[in-house]
Amino acid sequence: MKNLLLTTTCMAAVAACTTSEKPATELKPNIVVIYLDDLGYGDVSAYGATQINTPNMDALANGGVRFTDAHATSATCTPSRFGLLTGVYPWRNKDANILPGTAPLIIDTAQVTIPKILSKAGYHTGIVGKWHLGLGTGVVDWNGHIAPGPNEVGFDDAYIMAATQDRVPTVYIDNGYVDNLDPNDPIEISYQHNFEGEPTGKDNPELLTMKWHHGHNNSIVNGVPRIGFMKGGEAAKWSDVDMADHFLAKAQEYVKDHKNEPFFLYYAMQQPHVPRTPHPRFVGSTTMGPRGDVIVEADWCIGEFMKTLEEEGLLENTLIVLTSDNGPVINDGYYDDAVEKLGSHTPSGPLRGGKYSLFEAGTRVPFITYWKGKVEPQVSDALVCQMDLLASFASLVGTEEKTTDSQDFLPVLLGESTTGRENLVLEATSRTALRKGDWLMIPPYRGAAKIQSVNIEIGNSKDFQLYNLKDDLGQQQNLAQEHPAKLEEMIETYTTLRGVDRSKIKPIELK
Ligand code: NG6
Ligand code: CA
Repeated sequence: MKNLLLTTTCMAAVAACTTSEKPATELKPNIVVIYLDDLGYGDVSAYGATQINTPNMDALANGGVRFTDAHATSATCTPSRFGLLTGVYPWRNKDANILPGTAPLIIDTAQVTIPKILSKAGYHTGIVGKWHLGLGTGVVDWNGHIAPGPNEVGFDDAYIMAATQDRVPTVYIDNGYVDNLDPNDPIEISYQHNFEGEPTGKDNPELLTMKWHHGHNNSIVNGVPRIGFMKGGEAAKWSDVDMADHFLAKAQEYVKDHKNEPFFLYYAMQQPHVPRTPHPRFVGSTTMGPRGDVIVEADWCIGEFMKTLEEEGLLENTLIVLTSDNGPVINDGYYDDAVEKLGSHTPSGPLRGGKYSLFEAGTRVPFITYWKGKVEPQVSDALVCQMDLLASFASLVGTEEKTTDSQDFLPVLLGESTTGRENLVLEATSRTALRKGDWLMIPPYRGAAKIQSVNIEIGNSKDFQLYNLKDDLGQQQNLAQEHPAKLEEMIETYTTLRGVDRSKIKPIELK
C-alpha cells in the first residue's frame, strides 16, 4: 500500500512535469530587446536628463543593471542593427550602410542570427517595428510577397516598417505582405525618380505640415515630406501619430500569443528618429517640442509593454534589454523645433559628438538589463557592445555559438561580473576607431570635422586622436603627441583587428 502510494505520487509528479505546467525553474527565460532609434545617452532621466522625465525607462534602469559604457556597433542605424542581430562587426559587411527603402536584404540567409539561435533552442521569435536591413534580392514587388526579409533570417513573426519613418514605403509589412494593401491601388517605389503627377516636398511646400530642412523633399505622406518617391497604396499608408500605439499593440499581442512558450521579441521602436510625430495626447508633454514629446511617448509605451509582461505573469522569467541603435541628433532634416526648444537639455549627456560620430556620443548609448528577481539592481561600468548579445543569449539558452566578434558576457548582463570587453572597434559612417581599456584612438580621416547640416562633430582630423575616457569623458584633450607609446599600441591593436596594413594608417598630408 505504502509502495503504491509512493508510486502514484511519483507518477503524479512526473505527469505534472511533462504537462505545460512546468515548474518555474525549468522554463526557458523569455528574451525581449527593446530598441530605440537615435535615443541619446543623455535623453533618459536615469542617465542624468533633468529636462525630461522617463519614469518607465528609469524603473528598468533602477531595478536592473544600468550600463554606463555600453555601445551600439555603429553610430547609424543599419550597421548597428546588423551588428546586433548577427553578432558580426558591421564593417565586415560592405553593404551595412544607411539603406534606402528599396535596398536588398544585407543579412545572408545562411548567416547565424539571434533569432535563428533562439529558434533552434526552442524559442518562438518575433520582431515588431523598424527593420532597416533591406528586403528582397533586387527589385522588390511591394504588391506581392516581399522576401527575403526578417522571416528568412530567423523571425517566425515579423511586423515591420521596411526602413525608417522618413523613408518610403510608408506602410507596415506583415510577414512579407503589405498590411491593408488594396490590390486595385498598387504600390510603386523609386529612389531615383518621381511618379508623374505626384506632389513632392520640393515642389509643393503648400501641402506640408512639417517642413524639410535638408534632404526629405520627395514624396509627401500625411503632410510630411519623405526620402524617396511613392505612388499608390493609399489604404496601406501608416498614420504617423498612431505608429507608437500601433507597434505597442502588436508587441503586446505578440507577448499574449506566445506567453505559453519561450519567446524572443525584438521590439524596435521608431522614436525619437525623425519625423517626430507624437500622438496628440503627448503633444506638449515636455517643453522641448516633438523630440522631447516622442521620448515621453516611447517611455509610456515601454511602461505599457512592461504592464503586459506583468499581467501575463512573465516578469520573473523574462530578460529585458533596453538600448538604442545609435546616439542622438537634434536636427536630422526637418524643422521640428528640436533645436529651438532644446533649452538646457543635452541629448549626448557628458559625451562629445552624436549620431554619425566616432566620438563617444555616436555609439555609447543607454543600455539596461532587467530581470525581476534575478538581476540585482546596480550600475555597471563594464565595456560591452550590442554585438555581444548574440553570444550572451546563446549562453543563456544553453547553446554555444562559435563567433568571431560576439563575446559571451552573460554574467555581465546579469550583473554577476563587471569584466567586459578588452577592446572594441567602433564604426561611424564607414570609418572606424579603437576602444581599448580607458583609451580611444581615432585614426586620421579626411573630410570635414563637422556635418554642418546636423551640427555634429563626427571625429575627422588629419592627425591621430587619442583620448583617455577615464579622465576625459568629454574628449577634449587629444593625448596622441603626449603618449606616443600608447598611441602605437592602439594602432597596432587596431590594424590587427581590422586586418589593415599598418603603413596605410598615417596622418593625412595636406597639400
Ligand atoms: C540620413 C537622413 C536622416 C536619417 C538617417 C538615417 C538625410 C539628409 N538624412 O541620410 O534623416 O534618416 O539617414 O538614420 O536624408 S538612421 O538612424 O536610420 O541611421
Ligand atoms: Ca538610428
